[in-house]
Amino acid sequence: MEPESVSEIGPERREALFERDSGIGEIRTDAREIVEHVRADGDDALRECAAKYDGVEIDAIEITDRAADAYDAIDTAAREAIDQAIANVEAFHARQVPEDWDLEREGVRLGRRYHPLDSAGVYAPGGTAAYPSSAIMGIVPARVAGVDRVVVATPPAEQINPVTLAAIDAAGADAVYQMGGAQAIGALAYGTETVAPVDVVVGPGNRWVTAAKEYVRGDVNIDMLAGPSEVIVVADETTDPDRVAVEMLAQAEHDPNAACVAVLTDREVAERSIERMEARIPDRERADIIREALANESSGVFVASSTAEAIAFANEYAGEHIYVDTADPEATMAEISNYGSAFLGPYTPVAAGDYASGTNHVLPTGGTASLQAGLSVDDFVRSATVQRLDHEGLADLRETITTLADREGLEAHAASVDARFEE
Ligand code: HSO
Ligand code: ZN
Repeated sequence: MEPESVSEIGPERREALFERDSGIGEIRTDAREIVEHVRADGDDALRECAAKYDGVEIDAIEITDRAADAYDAIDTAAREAIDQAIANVEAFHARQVPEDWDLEREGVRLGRRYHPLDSAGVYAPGGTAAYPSSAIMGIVPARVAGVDRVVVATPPAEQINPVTLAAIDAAGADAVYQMGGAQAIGALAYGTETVAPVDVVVGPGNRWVTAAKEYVRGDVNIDMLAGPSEVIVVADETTDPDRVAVEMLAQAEHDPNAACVAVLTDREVAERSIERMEARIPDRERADIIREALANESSGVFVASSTAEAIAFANEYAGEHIYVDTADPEATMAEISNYGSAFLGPYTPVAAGDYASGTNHVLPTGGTASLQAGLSVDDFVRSATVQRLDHEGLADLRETITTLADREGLEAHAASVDARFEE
Protein backbone atom coordinates (compact mmCIF):
# COMPACT_ATOMS: atom_id res chain seq x y z
CA MET A 1 0.00 0.00 0.00
CA GLU A 2 1.17 3.54 -0.82
CA PRO A 3 -0.16 6.80 0.58
CA GLU A 4 -2.37 8.70 -1.87
CA SER A 5 -2.81 12.47 -2.00
CA VAL A 6 -6.30 13.73 -1.27
CA SER A 7 -5.93 16.32 -4.04
CA GLU A 8 -5.20 13.58 -6.60
CA ILE A 9 -8.16 11.29 -5.96
CA GLY A 10 -9.66 10.45 -9.37
CA PRO A 11 -13.37 10.02 -10.16
CA GLU A 12 -13.48 6.21 -9.85
CA ARG A 13 -11.59 6.17 -6.61
CA ARG A 14 -13.82 8.96 -5.36
CA GLU A 15 -16.93 6.95 -6.10
CA ALA A 16 -15.60 3.83 -4.34
CA LEU A 17 -14.57 5.87 -1.32
CA PHE A 18 -17.54 8.12 -0.88
CA GLU A 19 -20.42 6.09 -2.29
CA ARG A 20 -19.73 2.87 -0.49
CA ASP A 21 -22.22 0.30 -1.61
CA SER A 22 -23.97 -2.05 0.82
CA GLY A 23 -23.80 -4.74 -1.89
CA ILE A 24 -27.46 -5.73 -1.76
CA GLY A 25 -28.17 -5.03 -5.42
CA GLU A 26 -27.39 -8.52 -6.72
CA ILE A 27 -29.39 -10.40 -4.10
CA ARG A 28 -32.35 -8.09 -3.66
CA THR A 29 -34.78 -10.20 -5.68
CA ASP A 30 -33.75 -13.48 -4.03
CA ALA A 31 -34.01 -11.96 -0.55
CA ARG A 32 -37.52 -10.77 -1.33
CA GLU A 33 -38.52 -14.25 -2.46
CA ILE A 34 -37.30 -15.71 0.80
CA VAL A 35 -39.31 -13.16 2.79
CA GLU A 36 -42.43 -14.00 0.78
CA HIS A 37 -41.81 -17.72 1.27
CA VAL A 38 -41.78 -17.23 5.05
CA ARG A 39 -44.79 -14.96 4.88
CA ALA A 40 -46.72 -17.65 3.03
CA ASP A 41 -45.46 -20.83 4.72
CA GLY A 42 -44.44 -19.71 8.22
CA ASP A 43 -42.58 -22.18 10.43
CA ASP A 44 -42.27 -24.76 7.63
CA ALA A 45 -40.40 -22.19 5.53
CA LEU A 46 -38.12 -21.36 8.47
CA ARG A 47 -37.22 -25.04 8.89
CA GLU A 48 -36.64 -25.43 5.16
CA CYS A 49 -34.40 -22.35 5.10
CA ALA A 50 -32.41 -23.60 8.12
CA ALA A 51 -31.62 -26.81 6.24
CA LYS A 52 -30.96 -25.09 2.93
CA TYR A 53 -28.96 -22.03 4.00
CA ASP A 54 -27.56 -22.88 7.43
CA GLY A 55 -27.10 -26.61 6.85
CA VAL A 56 -28.94 -27.65 10.01
CA GLU A 57 -32.13 -29.58 10.60
CA ILE A 58 -34.05 -27.83 13.33
CA ASP A 59 -37.09 -28.91 15.22
CA ALA A 60 -38.04 -26.20 17.70
CA ILE A 61 -37.69 -22.65 16.40
CA GLU A 62 -37.89 -21.09 19.84
CA ILE A 63 -34.75 -21.63 21.93
CA THR A 64 -35.36 -19.22 24.83
CA ASP A 65 -34.52 -21.88 27.46
CA ARG A 66 -31.21 -22.62 25.78
CA ALA A 67 -30.19 -18.98 26.16
CA ALA A 68 -30.91 -19.05 29.90
CA ASP A 69 -28.87 -22.27 30.27
CA ALA A 70 -26.00 -20.74 28.28
CA TYR A 71 -25.69 -17.85 30.69
CA ASP A 72 -25.13 -20.29 33.56
CA ALA A 73 -22.77 -22.45 31.53
CA ILE A 74 -20.25 -19.93 30.15
CA ASP A 75 -17.03 -19.06 31.96
CA THR A 76 -17.04 -16.44 34.69
CA ALA A 77 -14.86 -13.95 32.79
CA ALA A 78 -17.28 -13.94 29.85
CA ARG A 79 -20.25 -13.61 32.19
CA GLU A 80 -18.67 -10.66 34.00
CA ALA A 81 -17.75 -8.95 30.72
CA ILE A 82 -21.32 -9.34 29.48
CA ASP A 83 -22.74 -7.95 32.72
CA GLN A 84 -20.35 -4.98 32.70
CA ALA A 85 -21.07 -4.16 29.05
CA ILE A 86 -24.82 -4.36 29.67
CA ALA A 87 -24.59 -2.05 32.70
CA ASN A 88 -22.66 0.57 30.71
CA VAL A 89 -24.92 0.38 27.66
CA GLU A 90 -27.93 0.64 29.96
CA ALA A 91 -26.56 3.74 31.71
CA PHE A 92 -25.81 5.55 28.45
CA HIS A 93 -29.17 4.70 26.90
CA ALA A 94 -31.14 5.61 30.05
CA ARG A 95 -30.11 9.22 29.38
CA GLN A 96 -31.78 9.01 25.97
CA VAL A 97 -35.29 8.32 27.25
CA PRO A 98 -37.31 11.35 26.15
CA GLU A 99 -39.55 13.18 28.61
CA ASP A 100 -43.08 14.36 27.94
CA TRP A 101 -43.46 18.15 27.80
CA ASP A 102 -46.21 20.79 27.63
CA LEU A 103 -46.44 24.30 26.17
CA GLU A 104 -49.06 26.53 27.79
CA ARG A 105 -50.63 29.81 26.81
CA GLU A 106 -53.89 31.43 27.88
CA GLY A 107 -56.61 28.76 27.63
CA VAL A 108 -54.48 26.32 25.60
CA ARG A 109 -52.25 23.45 26.65
CA LEU A 110 -50.24 21.56 24.00
CA GLY A 111 -48.01 18.64 24.75
CA ARG A 112 -45.78 15.97 23.35
CA ARG A 113 -46.08 12.44 24.72
CA TYR A 114 -43.74 9.53 24.18
CA HIS A 115 -44.90 5.92 24.05
CA PRO A 116 -42.69 2.86 23.67
CA LEU A 117 -43.44 0.54 20.77
CA ASP A 118 -45.14 -2.66 21.92
CA SER A 119 -42.62 -5.10 20.47
CA ALA A 120 -39.17 -5.21 18.93
CA GLY A 121 -37.19 -7.85 17.04
CA VAL A 122 -33.41 -7.80 17.35
CA TYR A 123 -31.21 -9.59 14.85
CA ALA A 124 -28.04 -11.03 16.42
CA PRO A 125 -25.71 -12.11 13.62
CA GLY A 126 -23.83 -15.41 13.55
CA GLY A 127 -21.24 -16.10 10.88
CA THR A 128 -17.45 -16.10 10.96
CA ALA A 129 -17.32 -13.93 14.10
CA ALA A 130 -19.94 -14.29 16.83
CA TYR A 131 -21.62 -11.10 17.95
CA PRO A 132 -22.81 -11.18 21.55
CA SER A 133 -22.01 -7.45 21.68
CA SER A 134 -24.50 -6.71 18.88
CA ALA A 135 -27.22 -8.58 20.76
CA ILE A 136 -26.59 -6.32 23.76
CA MET A 137 -26.64 -3.19 21.55
CA GLY A 138 -30.08 -4.09 20.20
CA ILE A 139 -31.83 -5.52 23.24
CA VAL A 140 -30.76 -3.03 25.92
CA PRO A 141 -32.05 0.19 24.25
CA ALA A 142 -35.37 -1.53 23.51
CA ARG A 143 -35.75 -2.52 27.13
CA VAL A 144 -34.66 0.88 28.40
CA ALA A 145 -37.29 2.48 26.13
CA GLY A 146 -39.95 0.34 27.82
CA VAL A 147 -40.75 -2.03 24.94
CA ASP A 148 -42.99 -4.75 26.31
CA ARG A 149 -41.84 -7.67 24.16
CA VAL A 150 -38.25 -7.88 22.93
CA VAL A 151 -37.42 -10.93 20.85
CA VAL A 152 -34.20 -12.03 19.21
CA ALA A 153 -33.39 -13.91 16.01
CA THR A 154 -30.02 -15.59 15.65
CA PRO A 155 -28.98 -18.00 12.90
CA PRO A 156 -29.26 -21.74 13.55
CA ALA A 157 -25.99 -23.68 13.71
CA GLU A 158 -24.73 -27.06 14.92
CA GLN A 159 -23.77 -25.17 18.03
CA ILE A 160 -24.95 -21.58 18.34
CA ASN A 161 -22.24 -19.56 20.05
CA PRO A 162 -22.97 -19.93 23.80
CA VAL A 163 -21.64 -16.46 24.60
CA THR A 164 -24.09 -14.93 22.12
CA LEU A 165 -26.93 -16.90 23.71
CA ALA A 166 -25.79 -15.87 27.19
CA ALA A 167 -25.63 -12.19 26.20
CA ILE A 168 -29.13 -12.41 24.70
CA ASP A 169 -30.42 -13.85 27.97
CA ALA A 170 -28.57 -11.39 30.23
CA ALA A 171 -29.66 -8.38 28.18
CA GLY A 172 -33.24 -9.37 28.92
CA ALA A 173 -34.77 -10.77 25.75
CA ASP A 174 -38.24 -12.25 26.24
CA ALA A 175 -37.85 -14.88 23.51
CA VAL A 176 -35.10 -16.22 21.25
CA TYR A 177 -35.65 -17.88 17.89
CA GLN A 178 -33.12 -19.79 15.83
CA MET A 179 -33.56 -18.22 12.42
CA GLY A 180 -31.15 -16.23 10.30
CA GLY A 181 -30.84 -14.28 7.07
CA ALA A 182 -33.75 -12.87 5.08
CA GLN A 183 -36.02 -15.59 6.49
CA ALA A 184 -35.55 -14.25 10.02
CA ILE A 185 -36.49 -10.74 8.94
CA GLY A 186 -39.57 -12.09 7.15
CA ALA A 187 -40.65 -13.95 10.29
CA LEU A 188 -40.13 -10.92 12.55
CA ALA A 189 -42.00 -8.63 10.15
CA TYR A 190 -44.97 -10.82 9.27
CA GLY A 191 -45.04 -13.54 11.95
CA THR A 192 -45.27 -17.32 11.72
CA GLU A 193 -47.06 -19.90 13.88
CA THR A 194 -44.25 -19.59 16.44
CA VAL A 195 -43.04 -16.03 15.98
CA ALA A 196 -45.43 -13.13 16.64
CA PRO A 197 -44.79 -10.14 14.35
CA VAL A 198 -43.00 -7.12 15.84
CA ASP A 199 -43.28 -3.35 15.39
CA VAL A 200 -39.61 -2.69 14.71
CA VAL A 201 -36.75 -4.86 13.42
CA VAL A 202 -33.23 -3.75 14.37
CA GLY A 203 -29.67 -4.99 14.31
CA PRO A 204 -26.90 -5.52 11.83
CA GLY A 205 -26.62 -8.53 9.56
CA ASN A 206 -25.22 -9.71 6.27
CA ARG A 207 -26.43 -8.58 2.84
CA TRP A 208 -29.42 -10.92 3.00
CA VAL A 209 -30.60 -9.44 6.27
CA THR A 210 -30.14 -5.91 4.95
CA ALA A 211 -31.94 -6.61 1.67
CA ALA A 212 -34.84 -8.17 3.59
CA LYS A 213 -35.02 -5.20 5.96
CA GLU A 214 -35.20 -2.89 2.97
CA TYR A 215 -38.14 -4.95 1.65
CA VAL A 216 -40.20 -5.10 4.88
CA ARG A 217 -39.60 -1.45 5.75
CA GLY A 218 -42.93 0.31 5.63
CA ASP A 219 -44.82 -2.68 6.99
CA VAL A 220 -42.62 -2.51 10.09
CA ASN A 221 -40.09 0.02 11.28
CA ILE A 222 -36.41 -0.73 10.84
CA ASP A 223 -33.36 0.95 12.31
CA MET A 224 -31.23 1.32 9.17
CA LEU A 225 -29.73 -0.53 6.22
CA ALA A 226 -26.27 -1.23 7.58
CA GLY A 227 -23.39 -2.27 5.34
CA PRO A 228 -19.88 -3.51 6.17
CA SER A 229 -17.99 -1.86 9.06
CA GLU A 230 -16.07 1.35 8.46
CA VAL A 231 -13.51 3.49 10.16
CA ILE A 232 -11.90 6.77 9.22
CA VAL A 233 -8.77 7.72 11.14
CA VAL A 234 -7.86 11.41 11.24
CA ALA A 235 -4.28 12.03 12.35
CA ASP A 236 -1.50 14.60 12.21
CA GLU A 237 2.23 14.90 12.77
CA THR A 238 1.79 14.19 16.50
CA THR A 239 0.19 10.78 15.99
CA ASP A 240 1.94 7.52 16.78
CA PRO A 241 1.69 5.49 13.52
CA ASP A 242 1.08 2.34 15.55
CA ARG A 243 -2.22 3.74 16.75
CA VAL A 244 -3.29 4.45 13.16
CA ALA A 245 -2.31 0.90 12.28
CA VAL A 246 -4.18 -0.86 15.09
CA GLU A 247 -7.38 1.09 14.45
CA MET A 248 -7.27 0.22 10.75
CA LEU A 249 -6.61 -3.47 11.44
CA ALA A 250 -9.31 -3.73 14.09
CA GLN A 251 -12.23 -2.75 11.87
CA ALA A 252 -10.65 -4.47 8.84
CA GLU A 253 -10.99 -7.84 10.54
CA HIS A 254 -14.80 -7.64 10.38
CA ASP A 255 -15.23 -8.21 6.69
CA PRO A 256 -13.27 -8.30 3.41
CA ASN A 257 -15.58 -5.47 2.35
CA ALA A 258 -14.90 -3.34 5.43
CA ALA A 259 -13.87 0.21 4.54
CA CYS A 260 -10.83 1.43 6.45
CA VAL A 261 -9.48 4.84 5.65
CA ALA A 262 -6.89 7.10 7.24
CA VAL A 263 -6.41 10.74 6.39
CA LEU A 264 -3.23 12.33 7.68
CA THR A 265 -1.74 15.78 7.39
CA ASP A 266 1.82 14.41 7.54
CA ARG A 267 3.25 12.26 4.73
CA GLU A 268 5.91 10.70 6.92
CA VAL A 269 3.40 9.59 9.55
CA ALA A 270 1.25 8.22 6.69
CA GLU A 271 4.16 6.18 5.33
CA ARG A 272 5.09 4.89 8.76
CA SER A 273 1.44 4.01 9.49
CA ILE A 274 1.39 1.83 6.38
CA GLU A 275 4.64 0.18 7.48
CA ARG A 276 3.18 -0.49 10.91
CA MET A 277 0.00 -1.92 9.38
CA GLU A 278 2.00 -4.28 7.19
CA ALA A 279 4.23 -5.28 10.09
CA ARG A 280 1.29 -6.05 12.34
CA ILE A 281 -0.95 -7.97 9.93
CA PRO A 282 0.91 -11.32 10.18
CA ASP A 283 0.26 -11.41 13.93
CA ARG A 284 -3.48 -11.20 13.49
CA GLU A 285 -5.64 -14.33 13.47
CA ARG A 286 -7.87 -12.94 10.75
CA ALA A 287 -4.92 -11.71 8.65
CA ASP A 288 -6.51 -12.86 5.38
CA ILE A 289 -9.70 -10.89 5.92
CA ILE A 290 -7.69 -7.87 7.05
CA ARG A 291 -5.50 -7.95 3.93
CA GLU A 292 -8.56 -8.15 1.68
CA ALA A 293 -10.31 -5.33 3.50
CA LEU A 294 -7.31 -3.03 3.30
CA ALA A 295 -6.87 -3.80 -0.38
CA ASN A 296 -10.46 -3.17 -1.38
CA GLU A 297 -11.35 -0.05 -3.32
CA SER A 298 -13.01 1.66 -0.35
CA SER A 299 -9.92 1.52 1.88
CA GLY A 300 -6.67 3.51 1.79
CA VAL A 301 -4.26 5.88 3.48
CA PHE A 302 -4.46 9.49 2.31
CA VAL A 303 -2.30 12.54 2.79
CA ALA A 304 -4.06 15.89 3.08
CA SER A 305 -2.19 19.10 2.36
CA SER A 306 -3.86 20.93 5.26
CA THR A 307 -6.06 20.33 8.29
CA ALA A 308 -8.93 21.94 6.40
CA GLU A 309 -8.51 19.41 3.57
CA ALA A 310 -8.47 16.51 6.05
CA ILE A 311 -11.62 17.83 7.72
CA ALA A 312 -13.40 18.26 4.38
CA PHE A 313 -12.43 14.68 3.48
CA ALA A 314 -13.80 13.38 6.79
CA ASN A 315 -17.09 15.24 6.33
CA GLU A 316 -17.49 13.93 2.82
CA TYR A 317 -16.59 10.40 3.93
CA ALA A 318 -19.28 10.42 6.67
CA GLY A 319 -17.86 7.32 8.32
CA GLU A 320 -19.58 4.95 10.68
CA HIS A 321 -16.70 5.47 13.15
CA ILE A 322 -14.24 8.33 13.21
CA TYR A 323 -11.07 8.02 15.26
CA VAL A 324 -9.40 11.40 15.80
CA ASP A 325 -5.82 11.27 17.03
CA THR A 326 -4.48 14.80 16.54
CA ALA A 327 -2.78 17.29 18.87
CA ASP A 328 -6.22 18.66 19.81
CA PRO A 329 -8.93 16.14 18.91
CA GLU A 330 -11.77 18.29 20.26
CA ALA A 331 -10.68 21.21 18.05
CA THR A 332 -10.42 18.92 14.99
CA MET A 333 -13.83 17.43 15.76
CA ALA A 334 -15.49 20.83 16.17
CA GLU A 335 -15.64 21.11 12.38
CA ILE A 336 -16.68 17.56 11.59
CA SER A 337 -20.38 16.78 11.69
CA ASN A 338 -20.85 13.72 9.48
CA TYR A 339 -20.09 10.55 11.44
CA GLY A 340 -21.91 7.82 13.34
CA SER A 341 -19.75 7.71 16.46
CA ALA A 342 -16.55 9.60 17.28
CA PHE A 343 -13.55 8.35 19.26
CA LEU A 344 -11.25 11.08 20.45
CA GLY A 345 -7.67 10.88 21.58
CA PRO A 346 -5.01 8.19 22.00
CA TYR A 347 -6.83 6.15 24.65
CA THR A 348 -10.15 5.90 22.84
CA PRO A 349 -9.97 2.98 20.45
CA VAL A 350 -13.12 2.22 18.46
CA ALA A 351 -13.20 -1.11 20.30
CA ALA A 352 -14.20 0.81 23.44
CA GLY A 353 -17.52 1.65 21.81
CA ASP A 354 -17.75 -1.65 19.97
CA TYR A 355 -17.93 -3.48 23.28
CA ALA A 356 -18.03 -1.71 26.54
CA SER A 357 -18.07 2.05 27.11
CA GLY A 358 -21.84 2.26 26.65
CA THR A 359 -22.46 3.96 23.29
CA ASN A 360 -24.22 1.94 20.63
CA HIS A 361 -22.23 0.18 17.92
CA VAL A 362 -25.12 -0.22 15.50
CA LEU A 363 -24.29 2.78 13.34
CA PRO A 364 -25.01 4.22 9.89
CA THR A 365 -22.63 3.16 7.13
CA GLY A 366 -22.12 3.84 3.44
CA GLY A 367 -22.09 7.61 3.91
CA THR A 368 -25.57 7.66 5.46
CA ALA A 369 -24.04 9.08 8.64
CA SER A 370 -24.67 12.46 7.04
CA LEU A 371 -28.40 11.67 7.11
CA GLN A 372 -29.20 9.50 10.07
CA ALA A 373 -28.22 8.44 13.57
CA GLY A 374 -27.09 5.15 15.03
CA LEU A 375 -29.38 2.87 16.99
CA SER A 376 -30.75 4.50 20.14
CA VAL A 377 -33.79 4.63 22.40
CA ASP A 378 -35.39 6.84 19.71
CA ASP A 379 -35.85 3.77 17.52
CA PHE A 380 -38.14 2.20 20.10
CA VAL A 381 -40.41 5.10 20.99
CA ARG A 382 -42.87 7.15 19.03
CA SER A 383 -44.16 10.55 19.94
CA ALA A 384 -47.71 11.82 19.84
CA THR A 385 -49.23 15.20 20.58
CA VAL A 386 -52.05 16.09 22.96
CA GLN A 387 -54.00 19.30 23.60
CA ARG A 388 -56.68 20.80 25.79
CA LEU A 389 -58.40 24.14 25.14
CA ASP A 390 -60.88 25.90 27.40
CA HIS A 391 -63.75 28.21 26.36
CA GLU A 392 -61.48 31.22 26.16
CA GLY A 393 -58.71 29.38 24.33
CA LEU A 394 -61.11 28.22 21.63
CA ALA A 395 -62.76 31.66 21.42
CA ASP A 396 -59.33 33.14 20.65
CA LEU A 397 -58.79 30.69 17.79
CA ARG A 398 -62.36 30.66 16.49
CA GLU A 399 -61.92 33.28 13.79
CA THR A 400 -58.64 31.78 12.52
CA ILE A 401 -60.07 28.28 12.29
CA THR A 402 -63.36 29.21 10.66
CA THR A 403 -61.65 31.52 8.15
CA LEU A 404 -59.19 28.85 7.01
CA ALA A 405 -61.91 26.15 7.01
CA ASP A 406 -64.07 28.39 4.85
CA ARG A 407 -61.23 28.98 2.36
CA GLU A 408 -60.66 25.25 2.16
CA GLY A 409 -64.35 24.72 1.49
CA LEU A 410 -64.67 22.55 4.60
CA GLU A 411 -67.68 24.15 6.18
CA ALA A 412 -68.37 21.33 8.67
CA HIS A 413 -65.01 22.03 10.27
CA ALA A 414 -66.03 25.62 10.89
CA ALA A 415 -69.42 24.46 12.17
CA SER A 416 -67.73 22.15 14.70
CA VAL A 417 -66.14 25.22 16.26
CA ASP A 418 -69.15 27.55 16.00
CA ALA A 419 -71.34 24.89 17.67
CA ARG A 420 -69.39 25.39 20.89
CA PHE A 421 -70.60 28.98 21.06
CA GLU A 422 -74.29 28.42 20.32
CA GLU A 423 -76.66 29.14 23.21
N1 HSO B 1 -17.51 -2.41 14.76
C1 HSO B 1 -18.78 -3.12 14.61
C2 HSO B 1 -19.31 -3.66 15.87
C3 HSO B 1 -18.52 -4.73 16.52
N2 HSO B 1 -17.19 -4.75 16.67
C4 HSO B 1 -18.97 -5.86 17.11
C5 HSO B 1 -16.85 -5.83 17.33
N3 HSO B 1 -17.94 -6.52 17.59
C6 HSO B 1 -19.80 -2.16 14.04
O1 HSO B 1 -19.40 -1.69 12.83
ZN1 ZN C 1 -15.83 -3.58 15.40
